[in-house]
Amino acid sequence: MIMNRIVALLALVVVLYSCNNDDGGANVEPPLPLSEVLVDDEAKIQEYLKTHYYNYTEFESPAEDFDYKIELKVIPEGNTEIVPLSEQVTSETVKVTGNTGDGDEDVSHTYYYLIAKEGAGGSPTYADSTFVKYEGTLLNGDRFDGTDNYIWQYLPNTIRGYAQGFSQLQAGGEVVVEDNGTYSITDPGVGMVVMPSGLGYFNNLQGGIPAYSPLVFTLELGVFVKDTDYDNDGIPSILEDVNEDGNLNNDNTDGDVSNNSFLYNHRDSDDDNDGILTRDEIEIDENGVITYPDTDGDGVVDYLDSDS
Ligand SMILES: [Ca+2]
Ligand SMILES: [Ca+2]
Ligand SMILES: [Ca+2]
Ligand SMILES: [Ca+2]
Repeated sequence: MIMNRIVALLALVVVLYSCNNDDGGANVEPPLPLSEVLVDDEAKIQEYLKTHYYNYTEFESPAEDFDYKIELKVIPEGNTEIVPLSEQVTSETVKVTGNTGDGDEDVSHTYYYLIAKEGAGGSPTYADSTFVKYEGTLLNGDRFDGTDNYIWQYLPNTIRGYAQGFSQLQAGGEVVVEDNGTYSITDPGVGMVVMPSGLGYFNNLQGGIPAYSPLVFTLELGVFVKDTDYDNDGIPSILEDVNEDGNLNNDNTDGDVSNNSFLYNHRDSDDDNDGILTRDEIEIDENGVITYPDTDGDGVVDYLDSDS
C-alpha cells in the first residue's frame, strides 16, 4: 500500500477545501497542529521503545536456517535482562512543513531506526528507487501492510519516515538468478524504523491505520538504483529538492498539475514549463558532472526560468 504521497497531499487539499466549503460538503475535521501531535506521538514512541525488543540474540548468533526477519515483542513485566529497543536505536531528525489551517509551520521530527544486519552494498538516498520487503505495524503490534516478496518502490512515492528509514540501510550484494528463474539477493540489509505520524500519514485515514498513528516498519533492502532520475531529465531526483528541505514533494517550480497530481520537479521533465525539456537546458560532461547555464544572467538557471 504505502500510499502515494502526492495522493495524500491532494487528499489534504480536498480536506481543506471541504472545510471552507459551507454548502453542506463533507464534514471533515481540520488537521491538528503538527507540533501538538508530535508531543503525543513522541511520548507514545518512547514508551514503545522502552517496552519492546527484537530478536537480537538470533541475529547475533544466527542458526543455519535463520531467516533474518525482525520480530518485535513486548518485554515481559519485571524482566531486566532483555535489552529494550530504546537502548539499540539511533535517532535522526528531519524538518516537516505542515499546513494546520492557520498557515504553515516547520517542526523538527525525530525518527528512530536500527540496523539488525548490515548489507553488502551501498545505501540509497530517500530519493532513490529501491527493491524491498517490508512490514508495517501500529505501536500496538497490529499489522496493516507488508510484503513477503521483493517489490520496487520509488521512495519519494512513499511516506517520509519510511524513505528515511531505508536510506539508513545498506543494500545486498548480488542478485543470484537460479536455472528455474527464481532469484535471491545475497546479504540484504535488515533493519527497522519507528516514526511519528508527521513522517507517516498524519491525519489521512489509511486502511487499518487510524489518524495520527506513529508507525513501525521492519525493512529489508535488496537493491537500489543509485542516483535515480525518475523523470529522466538528466538531474537525479535527489537534486530536484529545490528548497533543500529533504522533501521532494513540495518543489513544483512551474506549479503544474497532471492527472490530478502536482507535477513536482522530480517527476517533471520540463521543470519550468517553457516547452524546452530540462535535459536540453542543462549541460552534462563526460564525467556526469552537471552545470546549469543562466543565459539571461538573472540568477535563475535556465531549466527553472520560464523566460530563458
Ligand atoms: Ca523540497
Ligand atoms: Ca512541475
Ligand atoms: Ca525534473
Ligand atoms: Ca524547460
